[in-house]
This record gives sequence, C-alpha cells and structure tokens, in this order.
Amino acid sequence: MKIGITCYPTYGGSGAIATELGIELARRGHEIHFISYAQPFKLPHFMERVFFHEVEMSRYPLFEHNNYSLSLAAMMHEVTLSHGLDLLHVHYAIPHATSAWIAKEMLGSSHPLRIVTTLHGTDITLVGQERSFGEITRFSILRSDGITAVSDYLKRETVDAFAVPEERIEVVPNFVDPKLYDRGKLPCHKQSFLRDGEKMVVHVSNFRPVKRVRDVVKIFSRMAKEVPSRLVLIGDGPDRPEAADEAARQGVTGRVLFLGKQDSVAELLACADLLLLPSSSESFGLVALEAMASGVPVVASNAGGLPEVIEDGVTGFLAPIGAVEEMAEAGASILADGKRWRKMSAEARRCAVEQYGVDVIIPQYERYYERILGRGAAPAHAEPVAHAASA
Ligand code: GMT
Repeated sequence: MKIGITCYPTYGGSGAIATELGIELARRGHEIHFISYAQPFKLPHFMERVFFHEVEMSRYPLFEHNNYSLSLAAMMHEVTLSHGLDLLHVHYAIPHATSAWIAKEMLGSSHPLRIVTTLHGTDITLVGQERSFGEITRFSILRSDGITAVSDYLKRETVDAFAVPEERIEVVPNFVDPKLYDRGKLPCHKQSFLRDGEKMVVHVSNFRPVKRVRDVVKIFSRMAKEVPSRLVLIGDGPDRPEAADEAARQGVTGRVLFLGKQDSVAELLACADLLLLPSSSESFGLVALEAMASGVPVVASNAGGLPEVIEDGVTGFLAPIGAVEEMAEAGASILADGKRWRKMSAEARRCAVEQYGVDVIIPQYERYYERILGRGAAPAHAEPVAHAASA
C-alpha cells in the first residue's frame, strides 16, 4: 500500500506512535509518505520506502496567523496525486482530520483516497471539547473513512462526547518495539545518577498539568524515606517549575534530577527501577508501556486507559488520582522486595511483548487498512454528518 501519514512531528506520544508505525509499515514493504511541518523526531535520516514531505507555510504579510491546516491540505492533495497514495492516516484529530477531508474533497472522484483518523487522547478529552472546536472535531472525525482509538476508554469518551456511533470506532492499542526497549541489551547509566544501592525512580512526560508532577515528587519523597532512591525526571513543559518547587518543599531537591527532553528514553528506562505516572487523565500512557517493555513496574493513577495497560498488582500498581500515600506505599514495597520486583519486572516485559508488541499490533493496522480500502471484510465508509444536537 502507499500510505500518507500526518502527525505532530515534535515530542509526544501521538507523533512517536505515528512515526514508529510508518517505519514498521515500510519494513513490511509498504511505501510511506510522512506529511508534516517538520521531520518527525523519531524518523531516521534515510530509510527505504520512507519519504518526508515538508509542509511549506505561506508567508504573505496579510496572513498574520499562519494557515497551517490549509497548507497541510494542499500538501496532502499534492502528495496523493504525485505518489498515488491509497490512504492517508492522520494522527490526532485536530487539525489533521480536517485537512485530510479538504484534500479528499479537492481530489473528488478523480482519485479514490481513503482517510483513517487515529484519536490519541487530548484531541478528544481537551482540545476537541473546547467550545469553538467541538463541532469541527466531530465533523472531521465522522468524515473519516476509518476511525481508530488507542484504548477502549478513549472509544467510550468519543462516543459519549461526540456522539460518534460506536461501531465506527476500532480500538487499535498503542504498541512498542521490544527490541528497542530491552534492559538486557542496552547499556546501563545508573552509575551516572545513583550511589551504590540506590534505586532509580523515573517520570517521563511533557510536564503539563494533566501529568500532576507535584504528585510525582510527593510520592517520591515519601518513598525515599523508606528506600534509598533518586528521582530522574525526563521531558519538559510548563509545570517543570512546579516540580522543582515541590522538591524544595519536600526537602528532596538533592535527590531529584531534571534531564530535560531526550530523543530516546529507551536507555534511561533500561536502568530504571520504577516509573511514576499519577496523571489525572491518560488515554493510554505510552510511556507506561515503554517502561513495561523495559522491565520497569509502573505506579500510576487508575485514570482513563491506564488500567487497560497496567495490570494492578501484576505489572504495577494503580490507585485513585491524587492518592499519593497509597502510591508511595506501593512503590516503596515493590522496591524493597527484590523477589517481588523481579517477578513484576518479568510480567511487565511479558505483557508488553505479548499484548502490545509491534508484531501483534502492526498487522491489526494492516488488516484495518485493507477493510477501509474495501479489500477485506466490511468496508466502513464515511457517513453524512448530522448536527451533534440531533445525533
Ligand atoms: O497530552 C499528551 O500527553 C500528549 C498526547 C500526544 O498527542 O502525544 O498524548 C496522548 O497520546 C498518547 C499516544 O497515543 C497517549 O499515550 C497519551 O496517553 C495521550 N495523552 C493523554 O491522554 C493525556
């Protein structure tokens, strides 16, 4: 198949998944065209059957605000025609699904392009529910030929918030490459962060309010009283100062290390002992899966799709949002008991490989594409869009 992929190319789970999907599909013989404003950060410089098309933005002085959605639609149209794309797979509904619909309208019946939109989380739970974006989000989702969501939770949210018929949404979970996240094969950097005998507790995120980074530090400070450990914070975002402030309040500044944004977290996760993810909302929690593949148990909130990824008591521990004492107690008890930690670590790796490994999930996408293209069972085409109120 010839597949166009559009995503946010900078840091973030949706861009990471979209890029890794393209790479895996290319390895399986498909021709992949990434269409975005910058080269996706996970894309290697050259790979057979992988192309990158940079969306150029018009700089005309009248356009005080740039017209990215239109420039993207124009590029999608151009690449579809010049490379004969069968399908455009867009990640994150806004504005990508809207641009794809415009490109398809421009092509008309001359080129039967199919559009698949993958919903990732905040496109449904936050951005799409802003008053001004609600209708256009719903319209763009419904005009897609295929719709996938990364968890059952996100599917339910989309059905409830946007009245999308549930039979139109296919759940295809996020995935991980077990060869990339493998603590047995990667070098260990523990000695750069820790003193002998200390445990490495990590948190990886975009430091947005939804990640509750104050809770991360609170959980850690309580755990550190029980188990000698350090907290390694990876990523950056608006709440980074909150994390630093909380570390000072809790008196653990000397035990907290800020590494900032990292292109690849695989080597860091490979030497971690525990991941903390106490988010207030998480459609999936890709970093939890990456940690599990690296044999790292996860202590998380039971928000959103996290309980679908983390099996409570088996691959990690789940507690209600904000339950820092409970999470700290569970985290400390896992770290203090070597036998239990090893069992959880092995279970986490097994679950990541068997349920979410690339060889399990990528074929699900391939089969779904075939269906949407009408080459497999039951093609699902875009339906006319009724107004939300009447749906
Ligand atoms: O807001 C974020 O956390 C970023 C966002 C993204 O676009 O990368 O993450 C969402 O998509 C990821 C990939 O599917 C999921 O693993 C994250 O759980 C999801 N974030 C939220 O739902 C808050």
